[in-house]
Amino acid sequence: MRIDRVETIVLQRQVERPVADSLHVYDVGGHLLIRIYTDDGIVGTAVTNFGRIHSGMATVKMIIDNELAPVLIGKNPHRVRELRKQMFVATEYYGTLGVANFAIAAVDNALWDIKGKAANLPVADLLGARRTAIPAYAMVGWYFGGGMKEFVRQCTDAADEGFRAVKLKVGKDTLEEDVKRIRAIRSELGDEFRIMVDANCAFDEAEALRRGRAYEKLGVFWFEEPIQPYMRDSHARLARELDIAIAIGENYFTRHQFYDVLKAGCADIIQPDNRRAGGVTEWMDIGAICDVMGIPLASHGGGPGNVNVLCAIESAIYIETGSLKGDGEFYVHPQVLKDGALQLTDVPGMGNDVNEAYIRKYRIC
Ligand code: SMN
Ligand code: MG
Repeated sequence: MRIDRVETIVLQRQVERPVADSLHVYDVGGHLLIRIYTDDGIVGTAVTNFGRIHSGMATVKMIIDNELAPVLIGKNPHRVRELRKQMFVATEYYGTLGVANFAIAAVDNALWDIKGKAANLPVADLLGARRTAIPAYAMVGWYFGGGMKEFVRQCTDAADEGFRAVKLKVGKDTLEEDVKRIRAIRSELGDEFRIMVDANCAFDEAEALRRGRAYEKLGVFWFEEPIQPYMRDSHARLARELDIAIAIGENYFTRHQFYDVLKAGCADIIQPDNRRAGGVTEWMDIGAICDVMGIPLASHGGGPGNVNVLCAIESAIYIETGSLKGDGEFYVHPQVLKDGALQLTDVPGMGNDVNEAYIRKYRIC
């Protein structure tokens, strides 16, 4: 099998009602879709994005079109590690980390999709599935224009949808406000419901310690990204001082950064983002590091491809997702939530194929 052609498509969608975390507003959503065509008719698909896309996706598209596609064309798509090495060499003068890594990750995911489709197996099975479902939590507790009422409704809707855990944004306002938000959800959803909080790096170490102690008392399951990702010593001190689990990872690239962070004792739970960490291949390596070190792994980000990989990672405990209500519009094979967990299906490959109608509607280049 040989790679014939690489196609990249930017999909952009204005968010109807922007939401926010402690520091960012998510107003423009969208994806970069990559399709790798092979000479025997199999097409590997991957989708990638950042929280808000603006120019980010067009940059990744340019890297794939101009730097990675020439490396890939004519090659055997099954030799993923060999191709990864060549893609790193093609981009490393400017991109051992950063957007170049998003581009390599997208290609990696599309190559694994080809493998799965060629074998007529879900990628989880190719990787040697460890489980057939992964517990899911709903990232629905944003800061909404509609205030507290809307915030509570989004979380109760997630519970109605079948989720048993939700993540709430904290840190935009005072600690008192955070406490009010957490208590409101606890009183609506009960003690059995799991609540995680995410500060998106808003605090310094002292403030993170103060807030972490309060979240701890409220029975929050994890405290995500309390401080900036490069503050390794501060993370290690926080992880030691606080009983609540410190969860970080969405801002790290490659197994090398994950190894450094874990070795330094920065995290109780690690959260690689497949799109940033480096795709299936890198994620499996990160999973092996976590397994050896006894660190639970939860994904940053969701989607059927992530279900496949998490079902194969020994130390995986959670997949992140938004509400699944829009899934059928986007994915050809919508995800299935049962007993609070996303189910591995028998769709061959990564399961990331996007509906043509969606592509026609939102394509901008
Ligand atoms: C997050 C960041 C960027 C986009 C979406 C969501 C967030 C999370 O930090 O953990 O879900
Ligand atoms: Mg986060």
